[in-house]
Amino acid sequence: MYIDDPGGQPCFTDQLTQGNLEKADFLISQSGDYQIRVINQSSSETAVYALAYEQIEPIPADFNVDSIVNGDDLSELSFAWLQDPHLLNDESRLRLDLIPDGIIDLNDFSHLLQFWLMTDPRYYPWP
Ligand SMILES: [Ca+2]
Ligand SMILES: [Ca+2]
Repeated sequence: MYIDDPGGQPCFTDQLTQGNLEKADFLISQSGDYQIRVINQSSSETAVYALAYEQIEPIPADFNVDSIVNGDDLSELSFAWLQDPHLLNDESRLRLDLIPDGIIDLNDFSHLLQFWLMTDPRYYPWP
C-alpha cells in the first residue's frame, strides 16, 4: 500500500504486508488530494480490498504530532514568535496560532501551557 501527498511525495509505504489488514498512520499536513494505491502482489489469489479511514485530530498544541505536548512543541512555537503564521509559507504552521489572531504571542503560549505534558493515549507509547 502506498499513500502519496498532494505533491506526489510518499507519506506512507508498506510493500511487505502479508496479512489482510494494514493500518497506516500518517499526518495530513497539506490540503489537496491524497492518492492511495493498493497493489495485489499475489499471482494466485483473487484479492478483494476495502478501505476505511478515521480522521483523528491531534491535541491542539501538539504541533509535531508525536502525541505529547512538551518542549519540542514549545520550541516550534518559539521559532515563530511574534510572526504571522500565514506568512511562513507552510500550511502546517497555521496550527501554531492557537488563539487565531494572526500572530504568535503570549496568548498562544498561555494556551499551549493548558495542554502541557498532555498525551494522546491512543498513540503515545508510554504512560
Ligand atoms: Ca508534540
Ligand atoms: Ca495567536
